[in-house]
Amino acid sequence: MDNSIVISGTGLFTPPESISNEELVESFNAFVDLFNRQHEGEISSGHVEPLAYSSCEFIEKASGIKHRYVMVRDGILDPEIMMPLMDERAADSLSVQAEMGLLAAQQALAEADLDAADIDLVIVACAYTQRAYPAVAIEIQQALGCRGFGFDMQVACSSATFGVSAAQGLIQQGAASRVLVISPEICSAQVNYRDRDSHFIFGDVATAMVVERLQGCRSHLPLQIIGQRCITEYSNNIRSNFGFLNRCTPATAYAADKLFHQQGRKVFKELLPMIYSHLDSQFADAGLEPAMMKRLWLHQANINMNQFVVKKLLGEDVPPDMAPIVLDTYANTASAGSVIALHKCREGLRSGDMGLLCSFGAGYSIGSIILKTV
Ligand code: CO8
Repeated sequence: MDNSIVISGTGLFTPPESISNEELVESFNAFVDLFNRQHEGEISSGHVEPLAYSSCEFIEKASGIKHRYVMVRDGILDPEIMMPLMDERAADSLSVQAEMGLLAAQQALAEADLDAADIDLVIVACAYTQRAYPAVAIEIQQALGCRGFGFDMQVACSSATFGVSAAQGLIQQGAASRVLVISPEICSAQVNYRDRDSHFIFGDVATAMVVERLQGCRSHLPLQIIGQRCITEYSNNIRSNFGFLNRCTPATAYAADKLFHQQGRKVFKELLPMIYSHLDSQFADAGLEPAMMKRLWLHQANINMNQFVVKKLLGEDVPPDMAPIVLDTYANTASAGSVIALHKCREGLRSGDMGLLCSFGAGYSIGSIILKTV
């Protein structure tokens, strides 16, 4: 009996609204003018540092990001507000993350040629869920009409790859037979739009993947999981202190450390060698060579970082479609980035071709899955 496990369908929900670098920088610079005017006295007496302007040139050169999609634009670009203003929904309405995840999941099910009732496990795997309980996964399970059980899991940028690994393990154990791994990422609500270092980094999106056994799979495009490896190593260089204890210290409940913040340069320098050695050992243990990969669906945080990874794995002169970039239009979408690339860029792969789905980010965490077109 063939025990192979496959990703048999993927789905993508792209939010309706978007923001260009130009719009974001214009609003940030208006905020800088406002701040510097309001603190004129303290700035001239040397008690407060004046804020500096952001620039589109810097953002594009340092990150490759040109544009991002957001669930709600209203508020983000207003220098007096600088956050998405989202209406709270009643408990008996579908939550925002469930709505986004549902739309991505329906596409993944259609590609896998499955009905919701064929699914017996829903995993919502993303950087943040909008509440602790009931799990967003259970809400989606009910809204779609799936059987079995559901749970949420959070491993920052590696949530989706770790989610697929968890799905594979649970199928192998017999705890589930067909799994939806859904990543509804509303990063815009955790961005500090007043921080020049990070105001441009993130966008919103939702992705979904169906994981099941190859035997009985009806998909035209199944991707067999031929190896997976997850690793974490504690680091404070990417951090958000947002959490359920915030309200217990009211004086600092809304301080900047409750939003995403990072030491970007340090992250860049520390993560790259970790990624190289992680992938080296994974390929060596699997008896494979990186050159055998026909496509690299990499995490989408920084174009320069991806170019280093591609160069290390495949050398110079690699055609751009070998390691597709979607962060130029989607920005960093946390755990969903590599899955967007997988969803959008599979054309030209033939039966037997292999590719690598790989995420890296906060934790630190790295999740990598070697896939083979059946
Ligand atoms: N405009 C103009 N100048 C700027 C700006 C700006 N917007 N921002 C910074 N500068 C200045 C700096 O002040 C600095 O000036 P100086 O040299 O005078 O000190 C100079 O530009 C260079 O700054 P950096 O060294 O910070 O610039 P880098 O080249 O390192 O680029 C990046 C910054 C783009 C952030 C880069 O370091 C990077 O991408 N690093 C990798 C980060 C990464 O991969 N992080 C993963 C995080 S994502 C994740 O794990 C998910 C978290 C969960 C989701 C969160 C949802 C919100």
